Amino acid sequence: MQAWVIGNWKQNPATQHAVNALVNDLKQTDRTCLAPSCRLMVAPSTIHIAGVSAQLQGSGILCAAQDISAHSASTGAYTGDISAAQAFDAGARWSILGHSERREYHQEDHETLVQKTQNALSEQLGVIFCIGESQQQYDDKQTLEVLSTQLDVIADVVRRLDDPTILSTQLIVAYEPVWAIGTGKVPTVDEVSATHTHIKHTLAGYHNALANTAVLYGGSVNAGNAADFAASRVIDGALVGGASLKAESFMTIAQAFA
Ligand code: G2H
Repeated sequence: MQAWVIGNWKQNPATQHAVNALVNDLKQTDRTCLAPSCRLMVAPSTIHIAGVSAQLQGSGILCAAQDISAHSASTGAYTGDISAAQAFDAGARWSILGHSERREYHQEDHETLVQKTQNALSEQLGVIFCIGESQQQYDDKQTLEVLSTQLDVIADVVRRLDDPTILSTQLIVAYEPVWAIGTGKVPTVDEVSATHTHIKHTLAGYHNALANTAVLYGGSVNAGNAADFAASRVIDGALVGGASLKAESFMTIAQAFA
């Protein structure tokens, strides 16, 4: 099974100079110790995608967009948007969709996410689809129910695709409890494992092609706790925020999953 370690840089770093420094640090890390089955990816801010992907060419580290437009046209009068086609042209090969920060600050709902997922796939952009419950939902033991509802986006996409088998290589799911994002709080490995088992079972029920979908954990993953998550056979990698902004901690996390 392939493991993925993906850095979500969010609205960081602050300057082009700092972006270049981070990319240089990443390129200088020793990646020979990583198993070929451990894939690395970073998702810079939209404005940095082209530069970062060019600098990472040949490094084995892929580049992802943090979001794409819900409008299906590759060009058009959509101020501020970036189409899937533009993201691909800039060098992105994947796109993070449904991150809780997009759901919260940009009111991204079911239909928006179905549309964005379809747009990404139609331009050969893979989708890293994020799901996760709030603190209240966790406290109320509604996690699995909430995740099933959020995964309905994927079920709808499967129904609308002419060829759902493309999802066998174009879909990654990231389970990110909202209460664990950037807080330093994490669920136990047993909790995450049980949740991932539910997610994998749900996805397999949509279509055979989704039976081996990689399911990553995200939310306060760092160099100190990554090995705990990596020990679970149903945790196929990590979506890393804060700890991906330093090459050293990002690589320590990658080594845990290698
Ligand atoms: C969750 C995660 C990256 P962090 O958003 O997607 O961020 O690792 O900072 O909690």
